[in-house]
Amino acid sequence: MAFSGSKIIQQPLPLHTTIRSPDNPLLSDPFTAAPFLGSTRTLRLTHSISASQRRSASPIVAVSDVFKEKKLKSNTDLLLTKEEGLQVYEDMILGRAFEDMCAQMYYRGKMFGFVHLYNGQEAVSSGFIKLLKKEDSVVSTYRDHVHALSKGVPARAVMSELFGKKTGCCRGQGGSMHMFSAEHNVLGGFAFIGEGIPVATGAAFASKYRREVLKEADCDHVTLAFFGDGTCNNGQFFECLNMAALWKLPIIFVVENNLWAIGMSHLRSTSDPEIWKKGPAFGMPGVHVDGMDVLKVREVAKEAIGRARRGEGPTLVECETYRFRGHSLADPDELRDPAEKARYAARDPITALKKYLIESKLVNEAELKAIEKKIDELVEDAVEFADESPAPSRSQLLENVFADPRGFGIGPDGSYRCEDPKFTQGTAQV
Ligand SMILES: Cc1ncc(C[n+]2csc(CCOP(=O)(O)OP(=O)(O)O)c2C)c(N)n1
Ligand SMILES: [Mg+2]
Repeated sequence: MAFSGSKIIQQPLPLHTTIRSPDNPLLSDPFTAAPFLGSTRTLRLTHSISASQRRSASPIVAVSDVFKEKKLKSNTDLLLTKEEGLQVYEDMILGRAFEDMCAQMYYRGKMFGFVHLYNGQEAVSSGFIKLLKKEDSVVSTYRDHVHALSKGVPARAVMSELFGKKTGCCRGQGGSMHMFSAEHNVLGGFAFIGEGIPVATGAAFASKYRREVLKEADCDHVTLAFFGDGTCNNGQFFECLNMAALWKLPIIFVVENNLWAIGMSHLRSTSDPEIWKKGPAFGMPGVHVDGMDVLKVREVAKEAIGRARRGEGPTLVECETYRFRGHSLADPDELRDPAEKARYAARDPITALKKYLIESKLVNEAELKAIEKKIDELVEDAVEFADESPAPSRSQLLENVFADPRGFGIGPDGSYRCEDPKFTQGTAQV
């Protein structure tokens, strides 16, 4: 049984069913599409579900909506322990403070190229990644700083990478869009949309191969692939859903549906905007969850990660979220409706978690303030460290560019061809 986080689910349900809270009128007609949480457009579905699809066996699709209604009376009712609450809060604060600092540093000319910030989407990264083990893998997009931080890559290493410094997690060669850390199993940010999905699928295949073919019984590693709504119209997404379902790979496809792909509205560009439905089409569960609520995300993540670890296969999770800044720091963000932005700003996932933690008496204001102070200092320290760090040496320029740098980058005398003044003049004999 899957997604039993909601007590509503007692038995396998037909494909394409979405479970909602008992007071939700849509429950009586599970095949009716619900409006997206905050979209300003009316969602119209143009296709219907065939009878044969309805009859097909499992997988179950759920939206865990129990939390809103839950009355918290004793500690046993709480959705997370104090320790977990503080950990998640700290991670979300770190993500927000780090990104705000990036904006400042970018406008001061400390960073190069495009920089895409994650403000507003923190509940997705923290809700999923804080549940992982170190050996589990994360594959990101160009909006990758916060995924790397959640997975444990030190703020110093991420900031230095953004500054293009040698102490960065890719020794300054990756920059904002290419966070990577073998040690933390962060398998990359990727600038081309959809590019990370096959890499994540490959990582999940490797885990399954190690467990089932190489007989490493303790290899129960899981891979999370993060990507956006706009990416879901790319071919790699469909190819990888197919392969992951076919081979029952331990992967979770986490769609961060922030309703926009640069300046293109998701509802304008996608024939059926409910992305979660594409899971059941490939024989895996699809889940739609409020991505502004870290507790809901966490609940869904627990189920999906548990399934993958137990060898029950992949899950597609659509987290409906919102970015609080423009697409990148070069985007004036003039296309989105101010009313839409305001509606989501009022649903800030950090404010919501704070409210929950305080109202449930899990923590007090002073404890949260202490975390905020600690994170401010940590981010300040990351900036100082990055600023003072050395730039990469020129000899590093062609490393990790060619599989065999001697084939091109290094001359017969062992020197780098790029160091020959004629190289930049275009007159070198290569
Ligand atoms: C293969 C490819 N095509 C086009 C682009 C240009 N591009 C950059 S970001 C983007 C939109 C992606 O939107 P989404 O997947 O929703 O992610 P978000 O930025 O909202 O996180 C596009 C089309 C690209 N990077 N790669
Ligand atoms: Mg998007």
